[in-house]
Amino acid sequence: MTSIDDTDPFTLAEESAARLAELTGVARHDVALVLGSGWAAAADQLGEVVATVPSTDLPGFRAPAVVGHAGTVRSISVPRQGADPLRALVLPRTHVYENHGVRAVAHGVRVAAAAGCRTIVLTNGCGGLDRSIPAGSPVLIADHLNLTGASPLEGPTFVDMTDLYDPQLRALARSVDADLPEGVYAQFRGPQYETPAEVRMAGVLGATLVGMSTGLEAVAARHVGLKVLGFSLVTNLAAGVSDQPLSHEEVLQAGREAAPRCAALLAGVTPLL
Ligand code: 8IG
Repeated sequence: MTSIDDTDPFTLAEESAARLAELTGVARHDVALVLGSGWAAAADQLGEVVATVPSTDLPGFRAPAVVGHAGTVRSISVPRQGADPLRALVLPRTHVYENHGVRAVAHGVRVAAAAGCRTIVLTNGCGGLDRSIPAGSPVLIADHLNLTGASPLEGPTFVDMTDLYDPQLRALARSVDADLPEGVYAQFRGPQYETPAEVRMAGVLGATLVGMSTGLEAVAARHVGLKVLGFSLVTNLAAGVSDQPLSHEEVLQAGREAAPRCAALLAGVTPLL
């Protein structure tokens, strides 16, 4: 097996996708999903799990650093009305704060593209800036601010980011849940949550949501030609927006409580992709 540091990231993704096809028995996939805090249980409702592979059996994936974050790749057969089942790939996530570098952050997205996917659904748990969107609300990501200071792209790779979060896919999501609010997601590097001043800064810059994932993955996805659909779950109001301090345990608890609504949303949307 080749390591992530000494191989071209796209060659590594091809190797990983080939191994995935072997281990799952599924030659090509159609759509990939990355399930963040609050979204993980949704996979169970998408369809029949065809195969579960520990991500460390695939070149380029890292063991997850956080309790409550998955370390498997699953192939799920999603039934569709009047068409063959959709072959969905549920991928784990590596965060910038895990310090494995941006190649590790982008790897899953690149494997999805190498596995044949045309669309990727990126989900996360995040902090909310808008008091009218309470904790437990799913939000459609309309655009992002990359405040990490990093990029998954290397060298002079000038990729257009207009309509990164596909307007047609957003319309599709609203056809499943007409009340879905839309927001701009600001990605911070973490792992500390923002100071109240940083949250105010993000708000001035146009953010509705603050988190530690998704943006760089979306950039990597656009670069390899994937259509992107993004959902956030507001698991907490961002620091200083409410008078409550933030705790990882509360975030996990809010995720558990909102899980059924997130699962229903993804179960409704995914067969339409
Ligand atoms: I869940 O309030 C979750 N993830 N940056 N801020 C940031 N990330 C988060 C937050 C939050 N909540």
